[in-house]
This record gives sequence, structure tokens and C-alpha cells, in this order.
Amino acid sequence: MRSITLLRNVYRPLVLRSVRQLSVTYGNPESLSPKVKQFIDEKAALCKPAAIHICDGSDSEAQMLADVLIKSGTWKKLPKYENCYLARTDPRDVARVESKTLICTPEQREAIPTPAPGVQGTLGKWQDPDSMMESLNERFNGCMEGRTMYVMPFSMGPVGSPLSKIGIQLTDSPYTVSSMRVMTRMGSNVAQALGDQDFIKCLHSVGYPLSNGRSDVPWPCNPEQTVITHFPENNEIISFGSGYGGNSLLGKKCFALRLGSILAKKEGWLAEHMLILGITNPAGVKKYIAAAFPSACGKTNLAMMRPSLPGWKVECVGDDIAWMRFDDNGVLRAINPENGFFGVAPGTSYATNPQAMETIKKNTVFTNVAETSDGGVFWEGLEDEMDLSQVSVTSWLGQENWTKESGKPSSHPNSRFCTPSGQCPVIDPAWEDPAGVPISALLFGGRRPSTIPLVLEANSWNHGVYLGAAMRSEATAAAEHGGKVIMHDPFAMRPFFGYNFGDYIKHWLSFGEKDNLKLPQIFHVNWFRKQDGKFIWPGFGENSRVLEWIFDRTDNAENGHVTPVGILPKPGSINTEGLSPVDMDTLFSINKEEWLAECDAVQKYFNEQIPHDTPAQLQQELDNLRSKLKHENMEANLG
Ligand code: GTP
Ligand code: SPV
Ligand code: MN
Repeated sequence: MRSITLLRNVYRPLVLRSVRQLSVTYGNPESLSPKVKQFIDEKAALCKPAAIHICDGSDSEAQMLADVLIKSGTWKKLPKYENCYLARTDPRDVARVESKTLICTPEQREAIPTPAPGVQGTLGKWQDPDSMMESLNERFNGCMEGRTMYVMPFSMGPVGSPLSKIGIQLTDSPYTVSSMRVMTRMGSNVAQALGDQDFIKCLHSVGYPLSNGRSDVPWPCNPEQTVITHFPENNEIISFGSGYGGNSLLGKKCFALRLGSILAKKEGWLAEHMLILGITNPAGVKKYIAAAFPSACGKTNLAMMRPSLPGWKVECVGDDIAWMRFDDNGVLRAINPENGFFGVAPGTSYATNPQAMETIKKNTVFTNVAETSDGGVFWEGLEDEMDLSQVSVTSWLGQENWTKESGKPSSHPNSRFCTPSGQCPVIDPAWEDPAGVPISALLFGGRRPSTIPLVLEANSWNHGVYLGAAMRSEATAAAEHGGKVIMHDPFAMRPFFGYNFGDYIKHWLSFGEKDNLKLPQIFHVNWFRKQDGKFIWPGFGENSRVLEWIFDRTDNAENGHVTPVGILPKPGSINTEGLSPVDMDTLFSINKEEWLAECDAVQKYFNEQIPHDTPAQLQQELDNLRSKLKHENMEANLG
């Protein structure tokens, strides 16, 4: 397969202009390697921008971009805070679009599992690279007319860490540039660190050329033509039509997870949709935990939680993505490849996530939240912390004098803040350690209103891999899925796998077969069990009680007992001191019929979605679970 600009002759009549001859309005092309220059030349010839801006990552550049964004009406300054802005998107461009996210490999089987006959596959979408390139060429031809093409050298992970990787993103969206500057390490120092090495090629356009005098709009986008594509063979990501989140910040889900997972498989490490936190007990012993929850299921909250348990401390390494590799001593070490938080706004408050509230006071861009008449922001969850009697609220859709009585939310459920990690009051001292932090425990979890207890531990590595593969969770607003349907979301990676899920499970299982590794213990948590429509567990800072149990498990404490579903806390071993009464019996109840139904659902999922690719060990775990549930005396086991 050839690269996008070489495939068709759409631009061949053009004299291939060199970047030096194009109108470079900012930055120094000579600071870039020949490979980078060639990449820019090719794409500029196709996209035909009016100007090129080579980003240096400086403060003055950021200020210049802010001015551009305010002038175009994309951003509005929020005078209540320091250097904060509000963006409102086109209401059609508000979340990741999984239905238009494609992995393009020569063989379909590399990218996605082949489902059973007559079944719609849900583990990613594939398209053949040549036909995709062709339709991308049509989309990108002249797509940047009248706009500036920004060139961003960026590093996922601390610049220079052996675990880090570098990309170059070209985009016509200054909003994306401002966000990437927060979310990644971006600028001249990265171009310098790259030298003449290869890089991940990222091309992004909002798909709204300003040709023939067409005037701009505050949020240009092209929903009909949106497509987010990945070409693992070329190390290339090409995204068109959306300016929002993971669709446009190509370092995040596209690079750090989809291409990242492929590189990880090849190179023997793991790229996961996981937060990383450091936790210190009252005796001063510190451990690190990584946790995979699906989008909008609590990673940011857990990553920077304020423990309710006295004497405990949680510090944040990352809130969304973990790159992890076993070191020479067999210890799993994790880095956060990101540099900022792109966090869900609704639900964030001093009551739930005080550290996030402190983080977002300055240098933050809020997107699709409501605005208050005193130049601040508002969203669902802040009702008890903001006095709305003194101000009026304008909703994310621009509706003035918004009130709750309108029956509509003030903010989009997937509205977000984009803020530098370094500002978090509990950022971990080792968060930029190039060697990564040592991981003692891995957590899986999701929104499960029934069946699944607050916490359980896997019996073994393979059982833990089963727990990841069998994950299910209620749908959220982070993508285009509607309703509260319980979806399978294995490893919280369903929208982010870069390659066949069956091969991904085999990769996870392979670590259990090596005998020199200090494998982290694996747990499953569920903060979201309900009774009478209400959450049973208070969650947030109270989750420290569960982390304490997990922490002690990794010290071989005698605080668990083996049951058919895994290791559960011994009665009384979760510290409930000072907690308002919680129905712990219901929270931990294991209902045999519900669990057998769960086994059926997981079996059906494996049969339908990975009929050819279910590893035998995974099937074995499911069979074991079912036979234990059937044959063992549940009452005796569950005490
Ligand atoms: P992405 O950024 O989409 O990957 O999401 P995330 O996993 O980081 O989720 P986040 O922490 O932003 O939480 C999403 C929503 O879940 C917010 O509205 C939170 O208030 C809510 N939430 C988080 N933790 C808890 C909890 O322990 N209990 C309850 N009930 N809700 C929670
Ligand atoms: C998620 O959806 O898991 C996010 C937001 O973290 S986005 O960057 O849009 O992927
Ligand atoms: Mn996420």
C-alpha cells in the first residue's frame, strides 16, 4: 500500500512544492528533518492550505492561538478564572464516533475477529487500505483551502524516555493544536529529540475548506464525511470531519491505544485504557495501581481521589492511558503517555473530585459546558456548590436563562475539561519518571447495576485475563451509543483495539506463561451496583476503602476467601468505620442464577464475536466458573 498522496493522481498536475516555498507563516522548516519535511510537502500538496505554521510549543504561540480562536468565535474567555476558555461545538460533533472509526490492514483478520455467520461484529471496524486511501484522497483534496496547516511534533510520554514515542500531527484546527499542547508534550524540543528517526504520521482536517469565498463558522466540521482511520502498516492515522476529543487529538486514542496496542504486541508490552495511581498507606508504604474502566466510568475520579480513610494518600500518574512494560527484574512498569486530562465535566465537583476542581481553575479549556453570567462555568453536579440565584446560566446549546425546569441538561453529558496534568495538586512525584512506576495491582471495572460485587480478586493471571475479557458496562455518552444498555466492553478497550481481540487476549495470556515475571494481582471492582434505582455504594473518596483491601491483598493479607466467582473480602475485612450505613450484604451478594446468566451472556459473546479466535485458556476459565457455580455449595462458599 502506498501513502495517501501517492495513490491517486489528484495532485499530480501540481508542481510538488517544497515546504520552503510554501507560505510558512510561523516557525522554522529548517528545524525539521528531511522525513518530516517530506511528510509536510506531500500532505500540503494534497490539502492545499493557504499557509503553514510549524508549532514550537511556546507560551507566545499559545497566546497567539488563543487570539485566533477568540476571533473566530470558537473560544470565549472565561474572566472568572485565570486563562480559561469556553468552546461550544457544532451539536453534531460532541463525542467519538465509533461507527466511523476504522482499522485498515491488508487482511481483515489482522484488525478484527470474524464474527459468527449472520452476526454483526462489534470489536472494531475494518476497511481495506487501498479503497480507504482512495476515498480519503477525495476528502482531503483541497480540504484545507483558505486555512492554515499546523505542524505539531509531539511526544507520547516524557520526551526522551525509552518508553515514549513521537508523532507529527498536521491539522487545520487551531482548537486541536491548543488541546494537543495540553494533552501531549508538543513543540520544537520534540522535533529535536526525533532527529531523523521515523514517526507516527497523523493527518487531521475538520473538512470545511474555505474555498470560493466561503466564510468560516465557530465550529467547522463535516459530520457526513467524518471518518477516523488507522493504517498500521504505514504507522499512519488520518482523521477527517470532526474536531472533537479522540477524533481529533490523534495522540490519544488513535495513537496511544489503537496503533499503540499494535506496537505493544509487536514489542512485548501493553498499551491500555487505564488510569495509574500511587497509593500510600498510613505506615508510609507506597504502591501503584492501574485500572481499566470504560469511557465515563470513573478513571479520572479514581486516579486523583481524596481518600476518606484517614492517613491514606492517593497520587495521580495518569487518568486515561497506561503504557506498561516488564523490566529486566520482571516488574511491570507504567508510564502515562499523556500530559493533560481530557476529563468528563458533569459529575465533577468538590464533593466528588476536589483535586480535579483545583486542577481546572486555570489554563483550562471547557467544551460544551454551560456558562454563567459572571464569566464562569456550570454543569450537572455543581448544583449544591454554586449559588445560581445570583447569576444566569446559558446552556451548552446557547439557550439563555437556562433552568433545570427546562428538563434539558445545561451541559452536554460528554462535555469536558482539557487541563495540564502538572497542575493537579496530587500529581505523583514520579509521574514523568522515564522508567515508569512499578505496578502491584491491575483493576477492571464497569457500570453494573446488578450481579457484580463491589470487589473481587482473580484466582490467577488467567482468571484475571478472563475478568478483563468478560467485562460489561452500561453505555455512556462518551460515544454515540444510546440508552443504558449493558454492553460488552472487554478490557475497556472495545473502541480502542488496534488489532484482532483474540490475538490481544493471547498477548495478555502470554505474560502468564513466562516464569520470570512478577505478575500484578488482578481485581474487578463495581462502584455502580444499585438497589431501588440508587447506588448502594457511596463511591468517590469512599473507594479508598476498597483500595485499602486491594493494597492489603498485595501484601498477602488474610482478608479474602475463595468463592466460585473469585476471592471475595472476608466479612468485615472492608473497613466501614465512619461510613454512613451501607447494605454490605447486598453489595457483595452473589446470586447463582444471575451469575449463570452472566456466564451465558459471556459465552454467547465469545461464540458470536470471536468464534475462531477464543483462546482455549479463556474458554477454560469460563467453563471452570460455570462448573464451580453449578456444583459447589454456594451458601458455604459465600458465607
Ligand atoms: P473517560 O475520560 O471517558 O475515559 O472517562 P473516565 O473513566 O475517566 O470517567 P470519569 O472519572 O470522568 O467519571 C465519569 C462519570 O462517572 C462522572 O460523572 C463521575 O461523577 C462518575 N463517577 C466516577 N466515579 C464514581 C463513583 O465512584 N461512583 C459513582 N456513583 N459515580 C462515579
Ligand atoms: C474516552 O472516550 O474514553 C475519552 C475521551 O477519554 S476521548 O478523548 O474522546 O476518547
Ligand atoms: Mn478514556
